[in-house]
Amino acid sequence: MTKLILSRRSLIRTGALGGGLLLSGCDKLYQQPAFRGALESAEDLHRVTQRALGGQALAQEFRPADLSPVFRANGSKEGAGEAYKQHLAQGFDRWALRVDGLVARPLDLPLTALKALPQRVQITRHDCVEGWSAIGQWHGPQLGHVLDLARVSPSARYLVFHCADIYGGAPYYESIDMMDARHPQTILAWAMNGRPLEEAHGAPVRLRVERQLGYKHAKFVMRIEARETLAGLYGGKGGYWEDSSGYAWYAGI
Ligand SMILES: Nc1nc2c(c(=O)[nH]1)N[C@H]1C(S)=C(S)[C@@H](COP(=O)(O)O)O[C@H]1N2
Ligand SMILES: [Mo]
Repeated sequence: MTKLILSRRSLIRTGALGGGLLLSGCDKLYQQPAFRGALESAEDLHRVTQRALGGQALAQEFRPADLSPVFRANGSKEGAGEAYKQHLAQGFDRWALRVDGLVARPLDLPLTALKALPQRVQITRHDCVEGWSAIGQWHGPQLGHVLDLARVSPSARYLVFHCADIYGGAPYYESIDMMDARHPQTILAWAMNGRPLEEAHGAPVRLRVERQLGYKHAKFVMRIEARETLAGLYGGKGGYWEDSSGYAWYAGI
C-alpha cells in the first residue's frame, strides 16, 4: 500500500498523472504569485493539486464482497479515564458529543441525535502510513450536517477532534480543514461492518475522512472544536503524529 501511495504521490508531483492536463493546470496555477507563495512544501502541492483536480472528488467505494475478513485495530485500542469507561459500560446511553469553539450554537449531541441525522453508509479502503490497508463499511452522519446544526462560524478554518485516549503519554487529537469537513464522504461513524463501533476501533464515534491516511481518522471523538488557527494547541501542528513525529498535516492518498 505504501508503495501505491508513494508512487501516486510522486506521479502527482512530477505531473505524470493525468498527463498534460495536470501539468498545464499546475503550470497555470504556478504563474500566480499568490499561489506560489502559498505552496511551502510538497504537502501543500499535493493538497492543492488534489483539489484542483476536483475539490470534492470521491474516494473509491467498494462492494460488500470486497470487505476485508480482518480489519486490525491500530494505535490506541481503548479510551482512557473513568468517565470514558463508565460511558462504555453504559453503552454510551448518557454520552454526548461536544461541538464548540467558533460556532453560534454549541451542542451536546447524544448518539440518538447523531443517528437521527441523515446517514451515509460507505465501503472504503483504510490506508495506514505503516503500510497496511483494509476495506471496511462505515455508517454515520455526514459531518457537514453537524456543522450546520451548530451553525459553524465563517471564520472557522479548522475542525479539531479531541479524543478520549492517551497515546504514548499524550492526548490524541487531529484536525482537518473545512473543505474536507464538508466533503460528502466525511462522516462521524458510529457503526462499522454493520455493528456499533467496537472500543478498539474508537467507540462511540470516529472520524472517516476518506481521502487521507489512517492517522487522520480520529477515534474516540469526544469533542469537535471549530478554530481559526491550529497555533497554540498542543504542539501547534494540528495532530498527535504531526506534533510528535513530523507526519504531514495533509495526508492525502
Ligand atoms: N484517538 C485515536 N485515533 C486514532 C489513532 C489513535 O491511536 N488514537 N490511531 C490512528 C491510526 S495511525 C490509524 S491507522 C487508525 C486505525 O484505526 P483502526 O483501529 O480502526 O484500525 O486510527 C487512527 N486514529
Ligand atoms: Mo495508521
